[in-house]
Amino acid sequence: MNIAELKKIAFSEIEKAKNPEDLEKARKTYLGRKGELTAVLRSLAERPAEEKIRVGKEANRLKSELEALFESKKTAFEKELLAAAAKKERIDITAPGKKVSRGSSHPLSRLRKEAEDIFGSLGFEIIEGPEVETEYYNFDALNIPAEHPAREMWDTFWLGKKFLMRTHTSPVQIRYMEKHNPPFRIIAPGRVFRHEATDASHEIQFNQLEGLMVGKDVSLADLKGILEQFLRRLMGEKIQIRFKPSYFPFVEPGVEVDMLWNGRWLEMLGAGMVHPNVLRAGGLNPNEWQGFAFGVGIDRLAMLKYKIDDIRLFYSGDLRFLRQF
Ligand code: FA5
Repeated sequence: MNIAELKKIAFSEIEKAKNPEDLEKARKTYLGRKGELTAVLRSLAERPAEEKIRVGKEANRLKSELEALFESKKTAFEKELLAAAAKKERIDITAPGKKVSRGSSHPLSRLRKEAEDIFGSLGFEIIEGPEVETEYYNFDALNIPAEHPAREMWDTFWLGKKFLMRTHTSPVQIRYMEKHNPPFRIIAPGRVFRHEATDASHEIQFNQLEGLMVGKDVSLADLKGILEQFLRRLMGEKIQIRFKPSYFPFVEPGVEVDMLWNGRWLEMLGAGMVHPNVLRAGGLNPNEWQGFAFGVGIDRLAMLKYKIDDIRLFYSGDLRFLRQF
């Protein structure tokens, strides 16, 4: 086949291509490695010199022409495709927007924030401690040695022999006293863990807020005043509270504070005057310093404040519950 004939056939075939696949097939037929024109160009080597120049020139010209034609045809196909897609995906700017649903703070976070604000205004600093504790800080330093029966009140999840999930926020008392000199007043909110059966008012993980105030003459009367202030400001002037004597190894004397809930008294917090052994463990001289400490259950406060009858709802991840806040 001579160049002129080749040109005619190739052009008509490219024109006939109806889609990118046809076009690619045609390109392979003429310009591909085993294509017709490629064969002509290869065969030049065997031709006489003057024919080599003439046919070579013509073949190369045809090659550029074909390449240009393929390119423009390909672009045309691409444009068509884009136009078709744009038609299908037309954006309707008058369509109503999709509602973005906004979340809200978890009731426990809300309560914690409110409690922090109240204590902040009473001059308390906010401190955090680790959730994974050592046996020493969770028990020994708080006047609960290894064989002490009180350890049974706070069964927990042990991580090996020395580490555990803290059962209360009280270890933060020791950690803070070790590094700071009195007078001071702090609160330490955070998660705590217990290995116990759950019911409407008991969870295996819940939140406490620890308080510690140490000075020269901080007394039980200060404790009562601060707690009453806090609970009234948080829960309203009308709440009913009662203090009763209680026992915790890390305080002497110790008290418990209950609040009236659904006609019965619900235990809200433990408190008392920091035990001399605990002050010593924190590096303070009990003849020089004294103070009070308390540990309040944040979940229980939230239950009363937001009228929730089962503590387990807080951790259920149930949106029907959470959306009410
Ligand atoms: C303590 O944890 C002491 N560390 C509190 C304390 C601090 C006393 C400083 C003296 C001085 P208790 O185990 O009673 O005490 O827990 C304190 C509060 O946490 C309880 O009053 C209650 O409100 C809450 N609480 C206890 N167990 C659970 C539970 N399983 N689920 C939810 N809340 C709980």
